[in-house]
Amino acid sequence: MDCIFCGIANKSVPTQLVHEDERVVAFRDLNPQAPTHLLIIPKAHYASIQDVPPEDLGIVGELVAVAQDLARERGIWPSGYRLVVNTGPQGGQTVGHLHVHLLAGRQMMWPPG
Ligand code: DGP
Repeated sequence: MDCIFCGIANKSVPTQLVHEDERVVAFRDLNPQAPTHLLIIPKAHYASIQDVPPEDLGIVGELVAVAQDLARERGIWPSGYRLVVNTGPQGGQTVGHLHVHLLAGRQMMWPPG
């Protein structure tokens, strides 16, 4: 399987990680949409959040826990931030490996468009 985010997670694609634990890594988005724009991903390959089986839905909580930690460490809480999980073609997903965007450092608009 040729997955760029699997490559980042298994270090075959050199990328500076801002977080790593047994099951999760985080790194800067290549095309930042905010002063802070991080991607938080499971090391395991799930094509999207829709593809996470019921028995591993705990991984979604682990991704959110890493987002909480990064927000605390980087002082972007309590100012605030946005977590985004684009899912599927109409959801705007372009990389087929589950990832949570953590965006911060500017006022977020709603609706997102
Ligand atoms: P999405 O549209 O939700 O699938 O977002 C995918 C994001 O991944 C997009 O904002 C750009 C980012 N991205 C794509 N390829 C790479 C890469 O090789 N390295 C990094 N750091 N980010 C990437």
